[in-house]
Amino acid sequence: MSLRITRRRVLTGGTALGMGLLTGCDGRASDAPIQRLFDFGQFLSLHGQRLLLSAQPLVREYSPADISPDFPPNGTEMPDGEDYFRMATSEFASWRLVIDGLVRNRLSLSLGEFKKLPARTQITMHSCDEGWSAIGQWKGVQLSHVLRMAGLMPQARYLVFHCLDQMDDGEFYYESIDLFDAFHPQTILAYGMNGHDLPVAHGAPLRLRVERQIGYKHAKYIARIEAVEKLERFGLGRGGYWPDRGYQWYAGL
Ligand SMILES: Nc1nc2c(c(=O)[nH]1)N[C@H]1C(S)=C(S)[C@@H](COP(=O)(O)O)O[C@H]1N2
Ligand SMILES: [Mo]
Repeated sequence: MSLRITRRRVLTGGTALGMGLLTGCDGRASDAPIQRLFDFGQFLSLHGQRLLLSAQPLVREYSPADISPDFPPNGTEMPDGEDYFRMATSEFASWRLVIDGLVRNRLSLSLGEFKKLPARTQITMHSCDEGWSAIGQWKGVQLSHVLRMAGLMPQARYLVFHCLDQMDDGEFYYESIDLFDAFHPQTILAYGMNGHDLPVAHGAPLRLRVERQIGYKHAKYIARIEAVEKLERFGLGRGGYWPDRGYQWYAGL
């Protein structure tokens, strides 16, 4: 069996490993060789990164000349409430990024601490399902780096991004991605945009860039990243604010 895992295979369940990924490994028990080879959680934490990196194509990166002069903000442009306002007017001094859930080391990082981590800059195209796209330059830390710091536990299958903005119906925005997207080299937690600090309208102080997915997956105003095994207990159980309202959870381009 080839070790190359592609998302299509996982989605179509074309391999026993794919089935295992999708079904929480229910298929595994009846398939002893696969079980021996792939307790996926273990497998991922030990070797997954190399495997995933080798299998995942990169999206196109553009040159500085391609950056859109006007990158429209969308969705929340300024979270309601005094708490956010106070943070934003004090350079996010009291903001922390918390990483918890199924991790060995719970992290709580200030913006200053976060900005000292190794950075990656990428110029990519953002596409919103409402029918517009724009090119921006993003600076941030690879999510994989932060996840290595926190140490994912073998049961972890998804990352849930808890955001600071409340939507019109009172629910807080949230999103989630699987470990394929989490360990993709272009998946970053961005604090910079077009050479400046990330503007409030674009998600300050920190937003997700998950480049192979459509706009609403790119959670802005992140306060907490929770590693989980299942998505059921969040919102209406479909993995994100917009997925709960009928949008696809998997929104790959
Ligand atoms: N917290 C939060 N994240 C969010 C949204 C939002 O309303 N709140 N809107 C989403 C949508 S639909 C899009 S297209 C992008 C817009 O990012 P931008 O404001 O930088 O253009 O953010 C996504 N992330
Ligand atoms: Mo969007």
